[in-house]
Amino acid sequence: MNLFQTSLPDIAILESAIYEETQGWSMQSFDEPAFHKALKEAGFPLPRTLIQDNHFYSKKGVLRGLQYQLPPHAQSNLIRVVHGSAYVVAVDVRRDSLSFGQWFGIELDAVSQRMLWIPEGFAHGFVALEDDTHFFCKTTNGHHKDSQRSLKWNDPDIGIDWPGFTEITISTEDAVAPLLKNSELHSEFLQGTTELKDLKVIGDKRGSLIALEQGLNIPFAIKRVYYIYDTLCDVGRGFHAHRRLEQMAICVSGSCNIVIDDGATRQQVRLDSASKALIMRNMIWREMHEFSDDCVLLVLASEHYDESDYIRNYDQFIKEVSCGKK
Ligand code: T46
Repeated sequence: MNLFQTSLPDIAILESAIYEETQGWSMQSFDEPAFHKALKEAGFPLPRTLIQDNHFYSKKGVLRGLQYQLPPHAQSNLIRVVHGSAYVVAVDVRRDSLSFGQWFGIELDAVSQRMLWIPEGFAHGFVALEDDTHFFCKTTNGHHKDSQRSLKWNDPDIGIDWPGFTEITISTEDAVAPLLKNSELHSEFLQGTTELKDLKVIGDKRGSLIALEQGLNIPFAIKRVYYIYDTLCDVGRGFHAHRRLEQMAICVSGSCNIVIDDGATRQQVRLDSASKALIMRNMIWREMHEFSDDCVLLVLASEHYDESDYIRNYDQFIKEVSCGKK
């Protein structure tokens, strides 16, 4: 997979090899290791897992956007046009960013199959340049109505140079979207969040059962599961944060206390029930204490083990939280 940088430092164009065959052609449209390798080599941060595929169909002149979702439901998008052609635009809506309000646009088509990588913190929009245009969009977070925001497609302060059309078709919602100066914006610093969730217990006279299902009560795709047990009561664990990793922790037996700290506030959560789950998104400092003798702490994780994702020094954590570096 080849990556090409654009005029906006966080936006990239990606190209997969197309293999010509007598029957037609084939390509690996998405290969996560190759995608991550290309991002890493170009110095881009690794994104959250792409968990959803969305397919859009438009007639010529239909303009969708500009749209984005606020954290913690912010989305990164990998956009490809699989039939027809379109002009795709990304606008930086991170209020503290050096490129705030700047835009990048590119024509994508089904012949080149080039893709546009638009990470969290950018609004995006696209206009179909011909009839029967199909867009394929891989995203890191599902649709979340309350977090969705739109931005006026022809905001003069942004000044997007859309391709010339005599007629644009746009949804009523997009047509009345606010201007950038009146919009609720992303903080560049993607603030970690935590949530203590009560899991649904399916019980009958034989006992209890809890089901953990990705996308239903687990808000990320699971790549790893580990459990911690036999930790002595006076031993502390954790004392670190994760740059990208998202986790869900459940004391399936016994209890322990977890201190969670987002760099601004610190609180202690007691996990003492198999039906309580603590969801820790990225950039949360955690310290674990007072493990009971029978404690088994089950942790579901969104990424494989990667020591470089750990921040094990509190001062460094505070520095990265307040600088927005991830
Ligand atoms: C976290 C809290 C809740 C691996 O090799 N693979 C793994 O998947 C994990 C989790 C750890 N390790 C190694 C790394 C260390 O050499 O196991 C050793 C102990 O790990 P650590 O000191 O990070 O363990 P805790 O209990 O302080 O933290 C763990 C997780 O590492 C961490 O992600 O959020 O539990």
